[in-house]
Amino acid sequence: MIYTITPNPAIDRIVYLEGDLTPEKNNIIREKYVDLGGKPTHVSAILEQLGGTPNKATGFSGELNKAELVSIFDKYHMNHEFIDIPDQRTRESIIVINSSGGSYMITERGLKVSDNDKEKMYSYIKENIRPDDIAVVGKPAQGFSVEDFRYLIRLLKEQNAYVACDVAEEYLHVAIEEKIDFVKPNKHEINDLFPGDEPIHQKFNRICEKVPNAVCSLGSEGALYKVENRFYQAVPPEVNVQSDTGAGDAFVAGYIYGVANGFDISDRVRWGILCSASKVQHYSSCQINKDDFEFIENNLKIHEVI
Ligand code: TA6
Repeated sequence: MIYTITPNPAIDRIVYLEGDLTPEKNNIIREKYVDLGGKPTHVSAILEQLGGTPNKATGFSGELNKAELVSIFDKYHMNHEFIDIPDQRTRESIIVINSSGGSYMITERGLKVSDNDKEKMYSYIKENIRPDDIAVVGKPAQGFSVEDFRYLIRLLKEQNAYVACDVAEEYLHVAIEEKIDFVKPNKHEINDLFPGDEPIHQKFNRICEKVPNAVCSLGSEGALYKVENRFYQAVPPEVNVQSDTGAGDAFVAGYIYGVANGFDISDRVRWGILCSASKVQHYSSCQINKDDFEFIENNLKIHEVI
């Protein structure tokens, strides 16, 4: 079973403008969408769209607007079991997209969890997650210290689960230190971890020494990965981009689909690219269409990085 653990989910309010966002002007909305946010929730939503891969979405949710969050889960037919935080709301992310391209993401800090709330999550993990399950963990909510996050990772490893993290900053550093099974930093996050002007694949290699199946996401330039001491870059074809919000999360979903189906790292990366290159062609945060896959697959380019 795959468990996506989103300690701080979001409800995305995605706004497409008639023009480009301009200060001191009434910026007219052309279209608007509501979708999931907070990364691991996207993995569950996309696994449901792929079909055939049982998964459960869990984490914390605000009691006050739980009905709206559940209505979006239901749109994706997601199997979910969240721990409610009384008297709080699941945060909102506002994503504003210019008609000429480019977007702005404005996100609330979100849930504040107590020690009692954290204990409920730890108990949930101990009672439900079994050896060989896959756990995909997102950025902690307020009230989760870095060391609480380290404890959560270690708890999942004690359950002998496959642990994947879609996190950044100090949480990414902990995930790498704890040698989890999968992380997907982007180029900027790697440069933050390892400042300096050495080539990105050499910096990336320092992560691979602790997390062998790590992937470096490169946006529209695809993904960098390592197989038997050689580095490869998988590059998707150019597609008609509606919104790149959630593209990295979609990559994680495709990669995890590959892990669950026993694919090797090259095929896991391929599935990650299929899902992320499909996602950007759609308006909301975690929508894909399998009809997009044939063109992407037929035009995917893979080359060795020297
Ligand atoms: O990666 C896309 C996304 O999950 C959006 O859906 C939006 O919810 C935002 O990122 C949340 O980012 P955060 O890092 O705060 O969890």
